[in-house]
Amino acid sequence: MPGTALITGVTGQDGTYLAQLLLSKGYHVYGLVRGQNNPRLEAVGRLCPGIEFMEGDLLDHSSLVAALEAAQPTEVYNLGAISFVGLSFKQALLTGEVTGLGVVRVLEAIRSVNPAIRLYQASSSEMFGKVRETPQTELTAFHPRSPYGVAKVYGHHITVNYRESYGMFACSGILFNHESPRRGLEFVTRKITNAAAKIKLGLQKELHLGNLDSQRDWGFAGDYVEAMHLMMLQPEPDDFVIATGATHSVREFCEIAFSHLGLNYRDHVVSDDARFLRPAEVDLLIGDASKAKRVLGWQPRVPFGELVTMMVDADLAAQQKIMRIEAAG
Ligand code: GDR
Repeated sequence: MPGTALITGVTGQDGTYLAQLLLSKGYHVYGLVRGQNNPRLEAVGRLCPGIEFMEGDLLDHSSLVAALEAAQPTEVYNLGAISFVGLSFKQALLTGEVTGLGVVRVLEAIRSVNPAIRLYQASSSEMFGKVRETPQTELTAFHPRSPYGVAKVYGHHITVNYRESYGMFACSGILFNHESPRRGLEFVTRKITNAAAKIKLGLQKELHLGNLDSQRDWGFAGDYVEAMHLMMLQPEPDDFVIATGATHSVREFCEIAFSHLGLNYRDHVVSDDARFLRPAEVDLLIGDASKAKRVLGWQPRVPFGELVTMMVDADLAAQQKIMRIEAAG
């Protein structure tokens, strides 16, 4: 029988895909929402009919306890974080507090309210950083390259530690980059697809990017939230790498996005813009998700090229809609 889920970070990309998935399976879904008058609430409510919002903050332990007591969830998905690597260099302490210590606050709240609640922790391929081996598996050593990556390593280890120390069902998904039309504009994929659409429509001329040679293993967020849920249905908690097993450069992403609109990225992209370079970079990520395939029966459905064109098409349609509204009004 479907249970009750509480999702932190529900206003982010993965939060909405996961809420939709769980609602479609008959779950009662609560979204934990931070701050006063959160501007994303209306959009999340529209995308996820039936979701209930609850106040709470990963910085505030007692708010987490109160949310768990009120919602009585069977499953908690901790997706809340400062998730933009670039920002984590500028706000390293806050990143440690939210992305790192936020995890132990959730674990402690679960332990005191009801230790039978299952926890999914959103771990990240950024933990591999300066990679020790390729492809990366659940056994690859971590070498994070950003305050974000360091905080995620803490979150991962504390999740494993609570599982081992207290027998809690705390599992961790080591997710590689996953994108969609709902991705925030600060991340490179959406920044590219949004700019390509605007350039096509004559609304923008150039796109300033940082390192075009970075390589990432990019999948579709809708596929990845299914893996989160499958981990929670296992008899025992465990850790799983979730990835496509293919890697592509930022340059390749640009090529496909622009050429889908009949454009050449070389005519528009300005690279090595210092504002978008990082003090330390993760050059290459490529994940081996064979354990997830074997144990969870999970595999990604949307291939790279389709992901890029899906995002470009969505941005083009969104920009055209804005233009029609502006023309009418
Ligand atoms: P990442 O995603 O850091 O991998 O973390 P992001 O899209 O920000 O960067 C990917 C790569 O592109 C390079 N890059 C640029 N990045 C941004 N944002 N803007 C630019 O202009 C630009 N130019 C080049 C970056 O240097 C980097 O190498 C994402 C986040 O979602 C994390 O929260 C998550 O844990 C990991 O993916 C898996």
